[in-house]
Amino acid sequence: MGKRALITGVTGQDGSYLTEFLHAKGYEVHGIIRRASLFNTERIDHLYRDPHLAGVKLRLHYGDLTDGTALRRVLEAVDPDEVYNLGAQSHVRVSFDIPEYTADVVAVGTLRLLDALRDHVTQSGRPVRYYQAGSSEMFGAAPPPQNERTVFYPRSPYGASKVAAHWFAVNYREAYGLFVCNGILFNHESPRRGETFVTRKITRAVGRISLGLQDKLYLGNLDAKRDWGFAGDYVETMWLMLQEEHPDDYVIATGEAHSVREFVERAFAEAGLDWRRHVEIDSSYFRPTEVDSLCGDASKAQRVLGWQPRVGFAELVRMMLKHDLDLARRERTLNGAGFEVPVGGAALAAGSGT
Ligand code: NAP
Ligand code: G4F
Repeated sequence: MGKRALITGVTGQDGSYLTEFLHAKGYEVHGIIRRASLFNTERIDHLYRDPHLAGVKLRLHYGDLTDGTALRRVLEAVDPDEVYNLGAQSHVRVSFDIPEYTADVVAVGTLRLLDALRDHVTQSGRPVRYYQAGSSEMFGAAPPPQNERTVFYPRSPYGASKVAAHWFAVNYREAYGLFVCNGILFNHESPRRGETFVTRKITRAVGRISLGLQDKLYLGNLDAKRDWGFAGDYVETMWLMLQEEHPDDYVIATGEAHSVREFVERAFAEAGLDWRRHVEIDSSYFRPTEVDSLCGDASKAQRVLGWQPRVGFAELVRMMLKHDLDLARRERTLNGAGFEVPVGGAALAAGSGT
């Protein structure tokens, strides 16, 4: 019998890569999805099969991190071996617009899930291993390089909520002996990255600009530095942490930082374009408090988990741009055939800018 995993945030970037990874390991994956008025499963549609068929390896359950009753019910129904808590309002800029909701999902949502898990483990008598999606945003203003011993100094409601979630997880490990691991992951990107995060916003725009579908790209702070890795590499570490003999916390990063400006320059150069002719600064994309520089020291993960990132910065930019050039070509073809293609729409302009 293969193992069963339960994933919150299964429809997100990491949820989709983790599902593929766990399927390859023979797991049956159960995901919690939010009810939406339109389909929100685009990233996992290629993995989904009609549940009436035999041998189905992905099953979805309605639930929400703001709804403790549903979390408890799903945990009991699935009775998983491993739980991966990836669900979050994960946009830092948006967390300044909706701080209370962000804290409810990210901080209290984690507490709800841990508390449901604690009762489930007591009642079922079965051990369950739990992964908590922590973030380098928790380090915030702490100078780089950041590692497991760096003191947290969050700079946004999102970062502060992740710090609370981190300590809830540590407390449930120490108080109730639960097998709980915190992964402190630095930024990780991919062609599946949401289009309002800066890397994808850039590669999506470069793809469209190079085919004449748009002319300008509006960005905020180009000086911020991030340690960008590939999401497909990073989900493996979530699983590796849960296979260890003892639960622990790990920083996951490439150890290499680049500025947003460098990302812009490289992406435009890859497409043979001069970024200065297309990029404009819009101050609404600046954050009330910025995280200036993140660069991780993942030597503990390398030593204990034997993990190394495979995809470097240049390859990451190339991979994302190739995907977004293909998307732009498809858009141009459809436009040429008289179809209007929606490209994100009003959500991109919501709030004070993303
Ligand atoms: P993402 O693409 O934004 O996905 C977030 C997921 O959470 C989506 O499936 C979303 O569902 C779900 N979600 C949102 N609100 C929820 C709620 N109230 N209840 C249940 N689920 C909810 O994020 P990601 O990049 O995959 O990141 C995965 C996790 O790692 C997040 O916790 C994020 O904060 C953390 N993290 C990410 C990075 C990174 O660089 N990517 C780095 C460090 C930590 P919908 O599809 O319905 O919106
Ligand atoms: O791509 P970003 O929005 O990612 P950010 O804020 O680093 O957060 C991401 O990584 C965290 C890990 O450290 C995760 F926990 C979190 O869930 C999320 O996945 O912004 C990166 C940088 C920032 O400094 C921002 O100010 O890019 C800068 N930036 C400049 N112009 C912009 C823009 N960011 C966005 N989203 N949009 C812009 O137009």
